[in-house]
Parts: sequence; C-alpha cells; structure tokens
Amino acid sequence: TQVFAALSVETLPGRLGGNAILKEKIGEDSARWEVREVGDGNLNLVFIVTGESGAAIVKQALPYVRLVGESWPLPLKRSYFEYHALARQSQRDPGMVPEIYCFDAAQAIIAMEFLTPHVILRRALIDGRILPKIGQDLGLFCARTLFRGSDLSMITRDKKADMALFADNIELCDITENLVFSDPYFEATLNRHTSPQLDPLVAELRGDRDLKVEAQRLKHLFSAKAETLCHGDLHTGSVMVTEEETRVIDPEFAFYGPISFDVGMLLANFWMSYLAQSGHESDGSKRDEMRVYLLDTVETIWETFRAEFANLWRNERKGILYQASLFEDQGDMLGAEQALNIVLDEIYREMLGFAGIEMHRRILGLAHNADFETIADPDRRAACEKKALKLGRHLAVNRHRIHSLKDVRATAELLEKE
Ligand code: SR1
Ligand code: MG
Repeated sequence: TQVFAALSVETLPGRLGGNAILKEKIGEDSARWEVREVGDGNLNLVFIVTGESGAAIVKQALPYVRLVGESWPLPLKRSYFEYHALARQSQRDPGMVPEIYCFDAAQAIIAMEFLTPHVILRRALIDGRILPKIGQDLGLFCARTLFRGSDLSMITRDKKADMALFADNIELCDITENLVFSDPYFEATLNRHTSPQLDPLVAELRGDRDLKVEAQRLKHLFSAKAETLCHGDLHTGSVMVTEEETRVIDPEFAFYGPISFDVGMLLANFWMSYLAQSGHESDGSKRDEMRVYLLDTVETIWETFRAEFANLWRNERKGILYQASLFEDQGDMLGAEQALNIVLDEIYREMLGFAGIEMHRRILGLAHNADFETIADPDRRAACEKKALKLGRHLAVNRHRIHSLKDVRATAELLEKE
C-alpha cells in the first residue's frame, strides 16, 4: 500500500494520469489536464479536472478536519463509506447521485462525474432561485433510499452485513453526536455564535431542561435506532441542482440510523432558508414568492416521501418486518395499512425533532450555514437566527403535539412576521 499523500493542483495529473477510466473521461494526455481546487466544505479536497474529452471531480479525504486543521485528526476511511453509500444510493434511486468513475481506498480518492451546470442547492436558494423539481426529487430520494436500506425491504443477512460495514464510521458519527446533539446546549469549546444579540436567547435555550432532554432523546435515537442506511448529512449543501435535475452528493457521514434523520435534517435546512430570506431582500429579488415556494417545498418533500414510502410498503415489503404472511396473505388487507400509519407517524414525530436540533446546531455550534452567514447586516442576521432558534425549540420540544406540517407552516409564518 502506498503512503497517503494529499493531492495538489500540480501533482494530480501526474498521479492520476495513468488511470484508464480517467483518461477516457478527461483526456488521454494528462499533461494537458486543467485542475482547479474548488472544495469549500468542512472536510475534504475537491478538484475539477478538465481535458479534451471531458471532465471529472476528484475528491480526496484529508487525515484531518479541513475546517479546523491538523489538530483534529479524522480517518481517511470516511471516503470508503462515502463510496459504498453512493453505490447503494445509486441502486436504490438510480440517477440521483453522481456516477463513480474510480475509488482508491489507500489515497482516499473518489473520482466521479462532474455535474454541470449544476450548483449547490443552498447557494441557489440564497440567490432566490425557484427550482420546480426539488420537492418531488428529494421526497422520492428519501423514501427510496431509506425504505430500501431497511429491514422492510432488504434480506436481513444483507442488511446485517451492511450494518456491520457502516458501523465502523465511528468518527463521523462522533462528530454528529457531539456537534449536533450536545454542543449547542452548553458552552462547548468549539461553539460559536456570530451575533452577540443572541446571547439572552442562547442562555435561555441552554437553561431549558425540556429542550435538553429532547435533544438527548433524539441523540439516543440517532445512536441506537439502526433502521436504515442514512445519508447522514443531508442538508441543502449536499444537493446539486439545475432547473431540470437534482443530485445528492457527499454521503461520507453514512451510518445505520433512524429513517427520520435524513428527512428531518433536510427539512430543517429549508425552514432555515425560509427564515433567512428577509436577510437577502436587499438584492431586489422576489422574496415573497421565494418564501411561499420554500414552505410549499417542505410540504412537497414530506408528502412525496409519505406517498412513495407507502407505495414501497405496499409493493416492495419483502423484509422481516410486518410480513405479508401475517396480513395480506390471510386476507387481512387492513393490518399492514394500520402498521404503515403507525410507522409513518413515528417517522414524522422524530423528523420534527431532528429538524429542530439541526436548526440549533447551525447557529450555535461549530458548523454554520451560508443562509445566515451571508447576511451582511448584523442586526438583520441576528433577527433571522433568533426566529430559527425559536422554531427549532418549538419543533424539538412540541413535536408530539404538532399534528401536521400546516401547523409548522403557521408557526414559521408567525415567527417570520415578528
Ligand atoms: C467538523 S465537520 C462539521 C460539519 O460539516 C459536515 O458537513 C457536517 O455537517 C458536520 O457536522
Ligand atoms: Mg459534506
């Protein structure tokens, strides 16, 4: 095995230029490849490599957290989990993840399809762009990947083998366990909130026993409810879009967890985008329309998820759970429907909780999001962040009393008017 060495713009053509697949995708003569480093995420190097035949993305994990530096080591094996998660997602919802060209475990390199003219969804939403397909595409992606990775669908031997494979993604789960579920609720070293205007509300949240108990109940679900293969970091920065296409990227946080986790994290990011819109109004774009679109998209994602999950439940329920031999095969057509409603209701309640916690950590923890970070005026930004913190608390603590997403919509709209 070769010793790991980080790629650079200068060394990449020489190091990967002998790879037959990359020569075919990019160009035979690697000396003529053009390389740009474009990684703006928290963890990895990302290069766009173009040549006379085409282009590719080359992603390489570093042995540390890029956002923090070498003082925070992070294993290269996350790239192995990303590769395996992409392979499974592409089977479970074909066409929704980038095509993989090759994988080098020792160098933690995945070469994959260069998506163009796609842009990161978060950026598009900050720019006020309406993307008509994302609600449907993301709802289907969640239902298909989460249902098909679970004991509802898989042969249990295969599911247990996959649980064992992904169980070793310990360090990335540890990031989520700390950064998402615990750090925001006490004065952890890595925390930062940019707006001092938030101090009184932050103190209130950190003293809120009900909220802290709910955050820990949700962490308990995250760590113990190994239902399905989750993407693990499904926010709007992990989605690339055009008007016509939606692709999901970056599943290096993949783990076996609750079905509700990805859906909750995703919806939280739409609610944050909604509450950040007033901070971006100065560019003259139509933010009222955008706000309605964002809340509609939340509902479309959830309704599409529910409908597709129900469809898969009725037509692909081949696993060890809620077997047809107990219900349909005995002429009981209602039993499986009753169970489906209970399962969906549980996913819904958990999803609201995960969404609330995700909203808190993006404002109070280490990893912030550009929706708020790019609001130039500090008072406007603080006002947006406060609303998101309040909505997050409401979702996490009151999730058993919030009966539909229409109720969440009404609360979000009230907060927006504050
Ligand atoms: C130290 S990693 C911080 C965050 O970046 C990733 O994208 C995940 O969201 C993680 O929580
Ligand atoms: Mg990422």
